[in-house]
Amino acid sequence: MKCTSYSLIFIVSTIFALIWDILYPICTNSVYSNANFDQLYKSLFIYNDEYFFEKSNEIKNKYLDITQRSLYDRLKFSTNTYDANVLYRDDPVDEIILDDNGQIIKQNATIFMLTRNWELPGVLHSMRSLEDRFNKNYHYDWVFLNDVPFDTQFIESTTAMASGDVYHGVIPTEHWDYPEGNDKTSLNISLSIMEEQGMVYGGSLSYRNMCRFNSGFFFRHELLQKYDYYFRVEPDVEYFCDFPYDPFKVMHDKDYKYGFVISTYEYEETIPSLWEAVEEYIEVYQDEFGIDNNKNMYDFITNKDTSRSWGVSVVSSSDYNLCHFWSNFEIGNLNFFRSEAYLKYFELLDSKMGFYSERWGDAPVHTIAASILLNKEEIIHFDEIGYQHLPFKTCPVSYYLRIKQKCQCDFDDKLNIDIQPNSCLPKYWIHGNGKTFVKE
Ligand SMILES: Nc1nc2c(ncn2[C@@H]2O[C@H](COP(=O)(O)OP(=O)(O)OP(=O)(O)O)[C@@H](O)[C@H]2O)c(=O)[nH]1
Ligand SMILES: *[C@@H]1O[C@H](CO)[C@@H](O)[C@H](O)[C@H]1NC(C)=O
Ligand SMILES: *[C@@H]1O[C@H](CO)[C@@H](O)[C@H](O)[C@H]1NC(C)=O
Ligand SMILES: [Mg+2]
Repeated sequence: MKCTSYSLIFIVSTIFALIWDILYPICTNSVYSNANFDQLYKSLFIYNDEYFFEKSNEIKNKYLDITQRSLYDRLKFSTNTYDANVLYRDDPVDEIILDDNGQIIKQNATIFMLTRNWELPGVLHSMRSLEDRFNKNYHYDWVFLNDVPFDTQFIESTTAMASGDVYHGVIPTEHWDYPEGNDKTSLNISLSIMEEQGMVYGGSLSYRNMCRFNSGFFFRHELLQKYDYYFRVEPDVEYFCDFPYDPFKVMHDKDYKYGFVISTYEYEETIPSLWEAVEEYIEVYQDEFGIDNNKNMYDFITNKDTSRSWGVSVVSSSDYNLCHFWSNFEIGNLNFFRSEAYLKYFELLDSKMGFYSERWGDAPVHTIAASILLNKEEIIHFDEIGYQHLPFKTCPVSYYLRIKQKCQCDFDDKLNIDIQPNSCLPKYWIHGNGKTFVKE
């Protein structure tokens, strides 16, 4: 009898305490009590350590299932990438091919960065990322160029960060400075005007030297002479995924001449007369260099259809639609730039002085050359390489690929250029060697 009444009191008070613990924090909305409530709730219900451990295992196994799907039956499923076989490819590490002496087979290629001493932290950031995601397995050389000598700290830290050999070079002044014999007063006037107009880098002479160097001279530097391929890198960029292959090998085996990841529209005010010069080049050299608009990507840079860009149109007053490959990421064949056709192209452009009187960028200059001088089949979009150079990113479309390549990026990120109307990628899919199914 006594026992039962004690029990009853105990049960009633426990229930009361529970109700109090739950109701009090809700009614008072107090943070401190919410914490208590949280703990109580967790201990009473499912959210305990065991629950989280189980959940974590579940997720791990879910991903294992995806990453190891190739061990099971070959499933037929659709993918948004160019590579319909994404799950059944070997792991990146397995892909490294050794020669008879156990040496990694490398292409005749280098990683290349034009940069300044004070950009060292950003340079190391980019190096760390590319080494980790790709080059640690291959040890390709790094070539650094600068318009002034690199300092000791720069040379030491970049050499320490690289897994391959490192070369540091100075650019000859005739490849960098405002060309001799031209009127410097008019240069000063045009820079001031563009500065006033608020153009990005409008008043910067060094930015123009840089664009002209990247357009017409980088491939002539003596340190790059011994290579066929280059991979351009800039400070403060990031690579989001393990490379599923050696991109240089892809370039070499399929004879690609130019590779990109991001494509967007240029600011027209920086290149008002560039297209005129291009038209002159085509007129003069069409026959000599066999420019054939049925084989090249002329349509990619001139088509102005907006139906695949959410109806957003970028206004351009010439036939050029302003699409360009973002040249801060480039993998290219140096011999294309060293070709007679390209050298003549640059020579004609340079004679117009538009690198200084306007602000022609190396991105549209390279893109237009590749689009008129190369066949469609010679340009590749590396859609498996996640990449960031702010303000844009790109992240592989395929979920499976992101898991498999350990990507650290979010396809839905609003900085992902591929899902923005200002991406030229849909035009590449249609007019380039892209997703053939879009053309149907
Ligand atoms: N040595 C040297 N390198 C330069 C100079 N100006 C730019 N660069 C390099 O050229 C590349 C492009 O320059 P950025 O300043 O990044 O130009 P951008 O990418 O158009 O513009 P951001 O949005 O500012 O990155 C980078 O690798 C720079 O380090 C310069 O005056 N001297
Ligand atoms: C133009 O020249 C003037 C005087 O020499 C100078 O103060 C100014 O900074 C120059 N402007 C630019 C944009 O270089
Ligand atoms: C690499 O390419 C350069 C430039 O085309 C060439 O001169 C050199 O002989 C090549 N090296 C090898 C090992 O093929
Ligand atoms: Mg940059």
